[in-house]
Amino acid sequence: MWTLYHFALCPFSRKTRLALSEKDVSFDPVTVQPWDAPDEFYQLNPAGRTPVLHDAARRITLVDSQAICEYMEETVDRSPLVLGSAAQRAEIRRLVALFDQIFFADVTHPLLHEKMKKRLILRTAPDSTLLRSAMRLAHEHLDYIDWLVGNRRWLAGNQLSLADFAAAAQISVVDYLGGVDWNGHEEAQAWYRVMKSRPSFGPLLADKMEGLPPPRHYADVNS
Ligand SMILES: N[C@@H](CCC(=O)N[C@@H](CS)C(=O)NCC(=O)O)C(=O)O
Repeated sequence: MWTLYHFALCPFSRKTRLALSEKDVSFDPVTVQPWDAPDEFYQLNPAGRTPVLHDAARRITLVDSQAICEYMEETVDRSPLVLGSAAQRAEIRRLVALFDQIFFADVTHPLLHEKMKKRLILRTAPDSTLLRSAMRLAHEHLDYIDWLVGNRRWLAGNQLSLADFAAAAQISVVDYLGGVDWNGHEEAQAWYRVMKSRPSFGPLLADKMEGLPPPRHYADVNS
C-alpha cells in the first residue's frame, strides 16, 4: 500500500493526489507541514519537500510530483494522463512544466509566502506590492488558459491530460488563498469548473488549514 506524504496547500502534492485518484491508485494520505515535518519524512526525503510516495513493504520511495506521475504512467495502464503521439506527449509535458515552474514561481509561491507563511509562521503582514504583482501575473496566465481552451478541447489538445491536472492544482491553491479573479476569464473559469467537478477533486476541496480558512466560493463547484 502506498503512503502519500503531502501538504494541503502544496500544488505539487495536489497534482499528485489528482493523478493517483484519476488512475485509481489507492494510498494512505499523511499530512505533513514542510516547515515542521517528522523525522520519518526527512529520512524518506532529506530535501524535506512534499510530495513523497512510499511503499514500505516494497521499499520504494518516490520523490517529486513529476517523478511520481511519470512512474504511475509507466506502471498503471488505467486512465493514461500523458497520452497520444510523441508530439502530443511533448505538448502535455511542456504545459506541465509551465504550470509547475512558471505559474508556481509567478503566482502560487508568492501567494503562499505572503498569505500563508507570513500569517501562520512568520506572523508578519503581507507585502501588498508583491501581492499585486502576483495577481497581475495570474491574469496573464489566465489569459493564456482562455486562449488554450478557446482553441482546444483541453489544455494540451483533444484529451484530458496531466497538463489539466497540473494547472488546476496550482489554481486551486491560489483560489484557496483568495487570489483568483475570474473577471474577463470566462473560458478559463468554465474549464476550471469542469475540473473542480471531477470526483478526484473532492478531497482537495474539503481540505482546510487551521487559522487560514478558504473563501466561501472555494469548495462550490458551480462558482
Ligand atoms: N518539483 C517538486 C517541488 C516540490 C515543492 O517545492 N514542495 C514544496 C511545497 S509546495 C515544499 O515542500 N517546500 C518546502 C521546502 O522547500 O523546504 C515537485 O514537483 O514535487
